[in-house]
Amino acid sequence: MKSYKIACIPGDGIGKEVIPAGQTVLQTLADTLEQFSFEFSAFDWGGDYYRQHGVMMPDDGLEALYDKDAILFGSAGDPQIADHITLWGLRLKICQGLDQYANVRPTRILPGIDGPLKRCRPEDLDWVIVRENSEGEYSGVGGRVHQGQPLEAATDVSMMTRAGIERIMRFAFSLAQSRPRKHLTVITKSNAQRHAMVMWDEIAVEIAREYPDVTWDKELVDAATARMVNKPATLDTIVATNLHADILSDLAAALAGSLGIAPTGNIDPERRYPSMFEPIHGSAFDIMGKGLANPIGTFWCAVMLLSHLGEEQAATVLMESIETVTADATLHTGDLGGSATTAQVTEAVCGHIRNHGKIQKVA
Ligand code: NAD
Ligand code: K
Ligand code: MN
Repeated sequence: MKSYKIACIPGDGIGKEVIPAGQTVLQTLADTLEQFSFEFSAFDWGGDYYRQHGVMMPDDGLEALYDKDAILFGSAGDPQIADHITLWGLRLKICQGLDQYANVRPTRILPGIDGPLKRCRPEDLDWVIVRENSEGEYSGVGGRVHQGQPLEAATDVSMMTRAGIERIMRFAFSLAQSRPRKHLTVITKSNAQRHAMVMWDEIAVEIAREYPDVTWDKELVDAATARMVNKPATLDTIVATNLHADILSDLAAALAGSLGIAPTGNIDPERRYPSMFEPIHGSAFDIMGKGLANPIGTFWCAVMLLSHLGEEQAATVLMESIETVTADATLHTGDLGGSATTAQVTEAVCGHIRNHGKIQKVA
């Protein structure tokens, strides 16, 4: 039987609640289907680690991840530590250190969940946002001078490379090609950002020639927000820079019902390093430690993780179990207007997985 090594990094806040829930669901799948097993290893990196050691994760931490088949990540963000320290010290350190350059964010309206858009049918909102995850606005290039002085100045340079844009465009076009609609929308801001974004647009034209069966269009990022709300059905696969896609995907999650249900995969398409799966939400300071976090985003991540490992049957069983649970309003957490707890949702999903196993054994 195949055994997969999974690193679990809960991080901070509700990450510490949803990642153990995700691990429980994955273990239940392994026990029920009896087709593979998991070897989980937990890493206590994050805000508490920072208070003890002065860093969010050890300097040689990346090396401890090299031999893993995948990583399940919660959130980096602690009320007592500046956000740029927690983000750069943990999540970005891993994403950039393991060159997980494609960030994939599926969004759709799950059964039983009411998005805020009137007249939007579930089939009208079925998107995958591809976020460039290695450079651009999050390159870390810049500086600050004359701190506290009248002449104080600071820059965050958005550096984009031809190689970086070519690889994310190729990834996005081939993902679009694999989906039924075969349509890609390239998000840009080349009217205002006249250097890097113009290069981005030019490379889109070049790469598009390699995918003659994919239709594509271009949209400025500000107009794209309105299009997501007004004409959701005109979008399918979307590719955008690191910052633009970060913002668009929170909007996408909200339009699909809640930040708490949206998953993301930080993927190294070349599979040189393990890929990392995480819910798109953060530490949720307002509800942390109360058992109220919606674990569905993490469970959907587990679906992506299983697909990435090639375990398609397990991925399908888990997605069906998730959809059966979201269809039941008594199992909605607070973010969806219900009063269910993290533990209740987790137990319900595990129950459906076990039922599925029983049905299979009878058949
Ligand atoms: P957030 O996602 O933590 O919370 C935004 C709102 O959504 C809150 O009201 C929260 O209660 C709600 N929410 C989010 N996830 C939920 C869930 N699973 N169930 C129910 N409700 C949920 O965003 P924020 O408040 O902007 O950030 C808080 C901290 O998290 C900051 O330190 C930020 O830097 C960090 N953060 C980290 C990541 C990451 O690690 N990838 C992503 C986003 C934010
Ligand atoms: K996260
Ligand atoms: Mn974000």
